[in-house]
Amino acid sequence: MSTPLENWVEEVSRLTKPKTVVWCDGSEAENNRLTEEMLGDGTFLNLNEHTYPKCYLHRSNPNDVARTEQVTFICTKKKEDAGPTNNWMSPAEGKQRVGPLFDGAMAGRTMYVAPYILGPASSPYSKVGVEVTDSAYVVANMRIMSRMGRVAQERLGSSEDFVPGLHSLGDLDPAKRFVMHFPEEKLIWSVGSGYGGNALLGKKCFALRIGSWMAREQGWMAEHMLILGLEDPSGKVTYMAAAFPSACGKTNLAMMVSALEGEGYRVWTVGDDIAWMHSGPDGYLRAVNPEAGFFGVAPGTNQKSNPNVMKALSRNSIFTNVGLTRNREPWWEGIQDAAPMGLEDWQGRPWTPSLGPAAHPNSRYTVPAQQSPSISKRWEDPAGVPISAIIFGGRRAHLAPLVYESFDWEHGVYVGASMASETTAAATGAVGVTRRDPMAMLPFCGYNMGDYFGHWLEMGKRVKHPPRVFHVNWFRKNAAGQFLWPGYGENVRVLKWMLERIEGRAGARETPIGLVPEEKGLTMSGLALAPRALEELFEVNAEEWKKDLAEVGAFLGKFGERLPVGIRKQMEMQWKRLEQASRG
Ligand code: GTP
Ligand code: SPV
Ligand code: MN
Repeated sequence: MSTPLENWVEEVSRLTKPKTVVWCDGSEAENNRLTEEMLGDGTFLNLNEHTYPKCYLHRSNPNDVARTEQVTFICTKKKEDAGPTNNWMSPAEGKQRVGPLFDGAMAGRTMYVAPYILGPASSPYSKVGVEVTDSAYVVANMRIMSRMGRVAQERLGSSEDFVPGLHSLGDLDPAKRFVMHFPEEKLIWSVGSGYGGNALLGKKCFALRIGSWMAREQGWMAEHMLILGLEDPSGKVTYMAAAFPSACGKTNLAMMVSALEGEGYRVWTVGDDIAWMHSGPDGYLRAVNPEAGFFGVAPGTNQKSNPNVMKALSRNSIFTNVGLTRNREPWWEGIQDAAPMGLEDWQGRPWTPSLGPAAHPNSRYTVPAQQSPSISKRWEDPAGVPISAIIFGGRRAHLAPLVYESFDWEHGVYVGASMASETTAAATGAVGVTRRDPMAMLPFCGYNMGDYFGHWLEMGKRVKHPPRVFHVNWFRKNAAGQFLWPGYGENVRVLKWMLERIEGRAGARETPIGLVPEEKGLTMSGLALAPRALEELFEVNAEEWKKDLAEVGAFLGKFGERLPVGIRKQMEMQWKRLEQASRG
């Protein structure tokens, strides 16, 4: 008797026609074999084996360097179930259009079958996926990013309870690139890209898009959030989850070296990109990190901004689209030293300033989570960690203050739903354009976001002790265009204020948009800001917020009937508070 997995693998190999099929066990030996093959065919380039042991550089096709949201589809029977923020095709049309691209796509290639667990191996909250791919690079990444191989095979057994994901590089023609999700049958198809979230199907495709669909069906939450623990001087650790859009600071916040370590405040990393959260038996929202590694943005990473990850990525790591020094070390803008002589850019060309950045702005490292000195003792706790705060945030050069707290859960859901951020290089398209990005899930919610807001409101009722909700903005600029806030390790000052709010020890000043620290409420010892910077960071301009609210209204209006009453109500209350403020 063959298992459901064997049957599916059989079916896809009839379609894709590979030369050979390899079932991945995730072992060291297998990884060494794949590495040798990739070094042989140029997929991997060796890095300095003394300073970067077991690290490799991969240069992706220059047309394939970021997620491609315009060819990412949610295929539901009814268009309304995908909602106005997703690209939609019917499942039948999706299969008809994309099926032929898989036909014979693996001819002459090896097909890898990579079973993986999302979440701690022994957690009841974890789930199994299986990625079938013709890319050894994808397998090597999945081995770092998830619990891949035998452990997953064992958890699955002969069950049919897995999310199948079919991936082929195809011919990397952007015109034939598709990332398809069939949430009703929990299936993923991706063709024509070998990059990041397009190709590592456990990440955005399963853990977020299919995951968010499952979460609503099953009463939990799948979110684009880091998870961190803030340790206080008594040794107590309080857990927080934060949703910032792509390349807006999740990895850096989750792994920070606290500027207040001398006062006993430390940050521990549980996850850097995705949180799966369930209403726990103790009445708290309990979060697990479905991933096992970090697929992090390289540019801007250095000894000062993120020393933990700099330590972590000096072994067993994969670098994608970074520059290469004559010493065969990875290099990127902001790594701190100036561009060295003899640098090769991310496409292997001798670098000169006229080529632009040597590392692609969305170049990344893939590193095992447990290699970070900041990894939490509880990062694989099968019960998850209890979440006391949810933090929303984005890149906003203007408008949003450094931090504010919502008045209550419902208002907090509105704060998340009305979020906006400037676009980054993590997805193809223009960079720096402000767009609405509710809960940082715009590209990742696998169903109608109107229903998603409703699910958030529901979860607040289901969880006896819902987390406090905050909004942060590390990216506010002054009139000269400079960041007002130093960010990175200094962000702990804001986390400390949140902790004091949670514990009822800090006061707050009410503004029309929420609660901000009282004067001197933020610990500023050891940090000198420019005169007036703090005032500017906390300025709430009612007229500007009214303009923003008009945009929020236009955006949320797209959801029509599907927009929950609670969100409408919050929007009206927001308007009233702003009106009142501008009347003085
Ligand atoms: P994804 O992996 O795409 O989801 O990104 P992310 O949210 O994990 O973002 P990440 O932490 O990798 O940061 C992205 C960029 O923002 C990097 O270039 C960082 O150097 C920069 N950055 C992160 N935190 C801060 C901060 O507090 N202040 C400033 N000014 N920049 C920051
Ligand atoms: C993001 O874009 O939010 C990422 C990188 O985390 S990717 O895996 O490419 O989606
Ligand atoms: Mn992300």
